[in-house]
Amino acid sequence: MRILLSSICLETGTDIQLALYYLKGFLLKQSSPQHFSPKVQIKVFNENQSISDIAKQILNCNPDLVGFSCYLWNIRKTLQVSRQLKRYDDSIKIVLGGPEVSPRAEELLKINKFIDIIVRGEGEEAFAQLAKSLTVENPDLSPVKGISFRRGKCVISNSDRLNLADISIIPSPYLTGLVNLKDRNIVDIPLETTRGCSFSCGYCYYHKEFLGLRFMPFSRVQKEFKMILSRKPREVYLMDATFNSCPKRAKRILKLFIRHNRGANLHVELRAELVDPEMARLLYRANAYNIEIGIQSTNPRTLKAVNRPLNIGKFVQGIQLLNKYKLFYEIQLIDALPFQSFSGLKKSLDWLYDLHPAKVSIFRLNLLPGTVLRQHAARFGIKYQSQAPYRAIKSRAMSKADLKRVEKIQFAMERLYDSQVFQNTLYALRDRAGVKISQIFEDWLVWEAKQKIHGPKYLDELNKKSPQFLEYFCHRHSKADLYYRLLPQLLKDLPGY
Ligand code: B12
Ligand code: SF4
Repeated sequence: MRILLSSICLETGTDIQLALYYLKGFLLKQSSPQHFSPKVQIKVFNENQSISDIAKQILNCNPDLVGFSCYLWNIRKTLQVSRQLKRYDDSIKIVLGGPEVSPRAEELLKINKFIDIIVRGEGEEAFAQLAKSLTVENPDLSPVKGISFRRGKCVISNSDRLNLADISIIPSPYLTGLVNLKDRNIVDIPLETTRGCSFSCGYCYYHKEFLGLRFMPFSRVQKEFKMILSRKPREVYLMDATFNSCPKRAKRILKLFIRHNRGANLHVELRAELVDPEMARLLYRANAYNIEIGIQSTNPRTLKAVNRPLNIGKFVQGIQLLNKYKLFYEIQLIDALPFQSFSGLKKSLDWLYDLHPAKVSIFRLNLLPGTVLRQHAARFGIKYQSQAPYRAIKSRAMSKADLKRVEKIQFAMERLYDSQVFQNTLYALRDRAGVKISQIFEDWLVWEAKQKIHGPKYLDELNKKSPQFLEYFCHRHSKADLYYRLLPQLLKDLPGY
């Protein structure tokens, strides 16, 4: 049996699609020369490749079964490619898996006749059992838990499969050599040291896909670090949902990373509330210069509605510790959550910028299939796109126009804060003119709309014109003297001056 595992990837995504390697490793582990010896190939495509190009390349591999990894960013194209494949060769079995299809397997099978089977939830064991079952002439899929499939005109969903109790039985793609670490194109290496999440945020699907929290043994993580880090990648990206949800374990993992690291950056997602002085120091020593921190909102009503507790005092302490070590981190807000209004979001921004964060970003709310928030969207007046990426279009607290303004504020944040050019001036204006940072962003947007700059050097030109904005702002707020006092620092911060 020839199996092709595939995914259509984001340009900004990781080089290695971990799910495909786990599926392949687990499948090969179950194979035996006499009974079941599939040939498994992995082929990943880029979101910019055309449907016919992808389909052609897949057909050239002459597969009996094609398994696609599905996320909200590739579902549309994956379905189009699958349709073409079936059109060319009706005998190819099309199997889908991943967080985008798990919660709506039946619906997808009913609408898209070219899909044969959908694996729901954790894929390794289900896919191996499925592939084995498909090797016989008239396969009986009823014993394969965790799949939905078509039989005649009916769509059948077998019962859910319990997740693996011990995830270490999934072979490591690195230690088994499935991923060729000598490949010079590989710069970012993804790795799971835990699977699952102990939180249950209403807008998220991950904790439902992988119920409960399971850990890779330290001995395995250590071996993986040793091998991966000896290849000197640019970055190791831990896929763990909340890396420091068990602080003691996180510290041990960091120590292992530090021991074997030879210059790579570490990318983790964590909760600031759980950062203590020792963890901050370890993150620093581990080169954790890519840290994601979801706060989502500072409005208690919003946080309650999405089941995401926040301990403000501990959060502030954690951020201060990360600042002490000058670590680079991004605090993430989400725009159209329940009760999150535009003015509330601006309040969150002002509060966060008071902490002198490395970076703050506002993400669009996606109403992901299978999530509690999508189920209760109407209760909060949330309207969203019917197709992926299911973006919120409006909510009771946030109008369409507000959402457009949020997008613009995000642009102002990037130009005035993240680009560093105006950061010092921003705080000086806040302190000396007494204007809130979010209001300075709004003033800048009014000014920016009047600038007649076009072409590829647009952002550089905007930076160069920062002194003009300073002048505009000071004039607008009748603080002409401030302009002369702040200009020297701004000129110092401007690149090329
Ligand atoms: C890394 C990552 C990214 C990377 C890119 C990922 C990549 N592959 O290149 C980046 C940072 C770019 C990213 C961006 C976003 N992401 Co993201 N991301 C992840 C993350 C952390 C890891 C994915 C991963 O590899 N996991 C490890 C593997 C082993 O797990 P898995 O993919 O689920 O695979 C298992 C099963 O699903 C199944 N399976 C998967 N594929 C297949 C295929 C077959 C044939 C079978 C049988 C089974 C199967 O078996 C696998 C093993 O058990 C996940 C959360 C997580 N920890 O999983 C979110 C996640 C995938 N992201 C998510 C989201 C929402 C986003 C954003 C929209 C966030 C935002 N608001 O901006 C953006 C999208 C940007 C865009 N332009 O569209 C959601 C996706 C939900 C969905 N319906 O698709 C997830 C699940 C997080 C969540 N909270 O729910 N993301
Ligand atoms: S958003 Fe993050 S912390 Fe919340 S349930 Fe999902 S994975 Fe866990």
